[in-house]
Amino acid sequence: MPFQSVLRYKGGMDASLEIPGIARLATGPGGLPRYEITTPLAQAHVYLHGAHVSHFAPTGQRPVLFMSAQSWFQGGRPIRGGVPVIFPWFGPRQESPAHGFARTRAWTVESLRQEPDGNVVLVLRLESDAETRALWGEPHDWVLRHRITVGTALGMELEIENRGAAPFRCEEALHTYFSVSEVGAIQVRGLENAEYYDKADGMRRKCQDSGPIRFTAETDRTYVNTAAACAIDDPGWRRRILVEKADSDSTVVWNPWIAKAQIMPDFGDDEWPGMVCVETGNVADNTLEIAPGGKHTTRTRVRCEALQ
Ligand code: TA6
Repeated sequence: MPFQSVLRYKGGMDASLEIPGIARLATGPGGLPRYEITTPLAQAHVYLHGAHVSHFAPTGQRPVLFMSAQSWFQGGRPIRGGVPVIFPWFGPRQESPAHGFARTRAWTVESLRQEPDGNVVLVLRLESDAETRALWGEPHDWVLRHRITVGTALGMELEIENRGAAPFRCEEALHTYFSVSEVGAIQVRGLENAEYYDKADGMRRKCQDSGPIRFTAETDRTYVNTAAACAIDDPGWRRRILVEKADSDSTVVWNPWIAKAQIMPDFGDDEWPGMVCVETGNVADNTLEIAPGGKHTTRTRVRCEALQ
């Protein structure tokens, strides 16, 4: 595999920042620019809008990420599916967009390279400005970097750098939507005996039992104080999706089920059986505090294996 030099570019979009035959900057739905990455190992799409990974499939396999057929693709609105980047807060906030503003802002390209092992590494960047300080209501200066590695596994690293003179607290998450055969037939392992807030039951704090998570109704749980990897066992597609992580103490598990699916305008009424979110981050009890000049990087790695 020819080693491609590191291409570095700061500022807006630069069509020259491509790797011929491997990574090109195309125009996606809604006219939004997106990288289309195609290698012998895997294919992926990454929008500059929200640094949003919308598609990932190891070669010869089904897509790993769910994408709603009703998703919006327009400035100021989140894409429904793939991997929304959540920062600086998780969930609703009075008079502010739910899940923060990082997922609806235009990120820039910091670097793009192909490594000797064939993996493609794309780094997207978002910097604080007057708008984000107004949206957050805080005078913080920061830089986000989202390092996306496309190969037989999908690697994502969300780095938060505090460039201000004061510490700040924030929540962050990679809100990954996974494609599954039928949510009623899958199980999620790894969170046994973990504590969680149950959003489907008034945010009551509960404890997961010693068994896997199974889905029989709306499920919306924020597990805290857990560094565990998760596995999504999908017998319908004879596939296990492994969700490994580092420097993340929270995992959110979500399926909207019938009623919630019907009230989301950018989500098909009949799409809920085909997806589950297993989200990696630091939220609620695990809210981060980043010192001046400090950095925090949350890492996750998604890969598939056959389910015997
Ligand atoms: O991660 C689960 C959750 O917080 C759910 O409560 C639901 O709101 C979901 O995120 C999607 O949020 P969004 O703002 O993208 O509609």
